[in-house]
Amino acid sequence: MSTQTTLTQFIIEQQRNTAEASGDFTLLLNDIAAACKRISHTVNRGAITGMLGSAESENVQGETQKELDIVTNDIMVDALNWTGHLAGMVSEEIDDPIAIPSEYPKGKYLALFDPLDGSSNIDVNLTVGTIFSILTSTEGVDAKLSDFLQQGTEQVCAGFVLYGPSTMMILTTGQGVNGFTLDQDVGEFVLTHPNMTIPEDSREFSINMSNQRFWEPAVQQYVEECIQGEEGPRGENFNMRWVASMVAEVYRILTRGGIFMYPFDSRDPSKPGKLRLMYEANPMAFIVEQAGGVCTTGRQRMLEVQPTDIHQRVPVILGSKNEVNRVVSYHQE
Ligand code: P6P
Repeated sequence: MSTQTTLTQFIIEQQRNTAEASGDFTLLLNDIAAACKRISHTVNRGAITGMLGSAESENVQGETQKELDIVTNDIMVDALNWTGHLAGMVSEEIDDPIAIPSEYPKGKYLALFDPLDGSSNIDVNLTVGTIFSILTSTEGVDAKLSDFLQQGTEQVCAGFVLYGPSTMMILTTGQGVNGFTLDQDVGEFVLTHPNMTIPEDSREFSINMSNQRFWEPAVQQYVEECIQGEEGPRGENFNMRWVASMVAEVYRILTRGGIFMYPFDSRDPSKPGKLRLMYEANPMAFIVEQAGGVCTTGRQRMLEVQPTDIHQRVPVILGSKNEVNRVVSYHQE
């Protein structure tokens, strides 16, 4: 008799604790999990099926799309558009909101996702992932673009799936953060990391140092102090990590603490940061806060940023509370 809690069992048990739960949300989460299992299989076989490499196209971000960016986007859309739980979707790979085809019923949820985050790593076989955020809308009515422009505090669920040495789903519905590992033998996500929490302190920072000349003084000061180590004002040595895959950085921070920064970048005023608010920063901010961490733009709590565009970019600083709050204090000086 298996003693491990499956994702399905976990969600249903949480649903029982939610008086008004109709079961729709439980079914939606199961549909997302099924899509991510399919993505895991597809990514794992990328080299075998010839799906690595560029798709010779660009997304709305002006970034060259990988073949797998498009394939995984289609897996998510095809897994969710018929279910009757959604009023619309937003994907990093598609310019406009994705409407639910008229032949399918519409539900009350909105799904926003980055189907393959870190895809620049896919050709070098490093960890990539899917990030998703769930909002609510008017039941049975096609969502308009403005229906998506909700602050991160309105999210009812956020999660990401890591396609790495193991496939894992990290999930929050506002009652803490839990990690599930895909048992490939039975095809079920099982609870392996209950109640994940981020240590308040850390001596490990993550940032792409090649952009240093474009950072604001506050970030320059924080990173310089880390590099000065025990000879500097922090009086301790720091370690650095940069995987270039946000899902991998956030998972590491959930397991041992740390601070991840993709800060304001002076290169292009129209792009205050690289990462996208609606389907990268906000879902990660919900998860990080639920795990006792902090996520900010440097000047504002991420979850309180008022969106103006479904693909807008923001500076992101997240992780161990005391380190992130130090960076915020440097922005205030
Ligand atoms: P850079 C991946 O493309 C991504 O969106 C995040 O997952 C990651 O943290 C960042 O960009 C990496 O950016 O400039 O180091 O390649």
